[in-house]
Amino acid sequence: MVDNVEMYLYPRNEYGFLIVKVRSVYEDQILDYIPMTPVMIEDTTGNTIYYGITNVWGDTGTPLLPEQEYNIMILVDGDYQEQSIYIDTTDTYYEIMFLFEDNEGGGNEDSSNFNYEIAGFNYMGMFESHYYFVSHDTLSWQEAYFFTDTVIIEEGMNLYMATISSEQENNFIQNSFDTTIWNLNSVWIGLTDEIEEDNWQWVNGEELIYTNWNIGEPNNAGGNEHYVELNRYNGYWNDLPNYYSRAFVIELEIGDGAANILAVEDVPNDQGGRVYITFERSLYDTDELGRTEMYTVERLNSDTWVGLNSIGAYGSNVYTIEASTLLDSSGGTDGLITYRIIANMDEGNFESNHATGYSIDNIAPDMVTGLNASMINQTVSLSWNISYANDISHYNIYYSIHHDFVPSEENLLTLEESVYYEHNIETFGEQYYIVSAVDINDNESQYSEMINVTFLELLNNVSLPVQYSLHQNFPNPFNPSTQIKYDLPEDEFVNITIYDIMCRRIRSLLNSKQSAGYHSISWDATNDIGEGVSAGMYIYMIHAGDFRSTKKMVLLK
Ligand code: 2F8
Ligand code: CA
Repeated sequence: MVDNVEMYLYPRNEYGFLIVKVRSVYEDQILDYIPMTPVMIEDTTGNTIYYGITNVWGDTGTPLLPEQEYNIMILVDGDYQEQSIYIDTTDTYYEIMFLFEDNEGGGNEDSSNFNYEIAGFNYMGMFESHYYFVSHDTLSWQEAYFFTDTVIIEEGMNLYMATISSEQENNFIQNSFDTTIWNLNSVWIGLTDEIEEDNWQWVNGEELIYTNWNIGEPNNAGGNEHYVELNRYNGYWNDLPNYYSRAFVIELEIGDGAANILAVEDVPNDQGGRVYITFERSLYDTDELGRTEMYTVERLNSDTWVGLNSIGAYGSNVYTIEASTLLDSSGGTDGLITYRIIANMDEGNFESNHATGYSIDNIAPDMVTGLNASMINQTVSLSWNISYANDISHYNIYYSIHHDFVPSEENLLTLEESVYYEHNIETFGEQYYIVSAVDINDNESQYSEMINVTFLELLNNVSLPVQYSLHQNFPNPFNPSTQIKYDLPEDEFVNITIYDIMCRRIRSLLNSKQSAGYHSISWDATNDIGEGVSAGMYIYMIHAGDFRSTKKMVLLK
């Protein structure tokens, strides 16, 4: 099924052929080819007839219908030029030349002035400061990989089977073969899934962020296609078995000695204040012993670089170093901080790129306190003290009819930005509740003390208490908190206060209008200003209308 290949045949007797040449000039002398130049051809009505880029020799070409005029537009370093040409017959090659002034006369390092030669390879050109070469010989993928992995190169250089991370880089490779080498239908690139089927990885460990698979590829046809070829004619990729012979493209990086920061990330599960900085080595960092070479991390404090810590360089490809931040990211600030790495190599000191990141406090909010439950008819009103953590996202309410239940997703209600909840219940008997606080980083507090209410079976349609009462707290003795239940036959203003045995007021627990029903309130053994109280006997007293009652309880520590 060949529905995925676009090929055009231009009958020689119907089309004329135009070659567009782009060159740099200095003092009226042609100096160099200008590769990678976008070229657009339109007809006189403004239809785009052709769009492409010049190859390493500064040329591109296309067939054009004759007896028409065309406009050719090109762009070099932001400099625009336009020329038109009339194609009148089919039997001539037309050439059109664009010249761009090179003020320095330095020539273009992309081609002829390049000094590096690798025996057995053709220089293809430079893209984003890396150099590319294509082999003369054809080899299996693994032989090609073995070559790049074992060939001895100078310190400060890095060589690997070509990796491709953008459409531009793919176009560059596709268009940079010397067309006098006629037999390169396709070439190996440094992409393989030999370790794990369909987990495609670049040979140098760089992230796979761009792909250009042909339609239907990679298809692992026959079950052993673990290596990738790039088709020279259309730029598409295909997976193939190892043993096919292909020329291969290599990529050469000539370092300036700087490390390259890949990521600045929060140190997880800490109190904040720290980040991990991950960076690629300096190309001078090759000595596994490396006793004198090291990396120093520096942090930008307003406009001053402050040295933090250093680690020894021992030829690892990637290092991670921990560094302090100045503040954490929170609701009020993004907390972004800038770092750089200084590679202190025998060859000199080199500054890396600058990278930013932030730390966060991964510590969970404190346990929820003051959990209070009361019930009227079939509705339980739950309330608790607001959390003081400044990064609260929501509260979790766990409920069950069993006192030994395990809080889980199955018995969970979540509640945003409120410390009050009404739960409608249907089953008679006990209802148990536990509440926790969750912060914006999904850190969950410890569970609160459990609290319970009782939904009594209706007797003679009487669902409200018949008399006022204050029950013995539970548990008792207690630590760190206890529950006090009281019953109200009618709506009343209720005051519950805790005293120590010297009759000093310790805590005003409740002072508000309450509805008739069975109520429960918990005391977390703190006083009115939130301090924990000492062990000992305490007295709790209720006033509800004319009803007064007092009981004792014991805090154990
Ligand atoms: O149709 C795509 C398919 O074409 C060939 O298999 C028939 C290629 N194999 C070889 O060239 C050995 C496949 O890789 C490709 O997927
Ligand atoms: Ca394939």
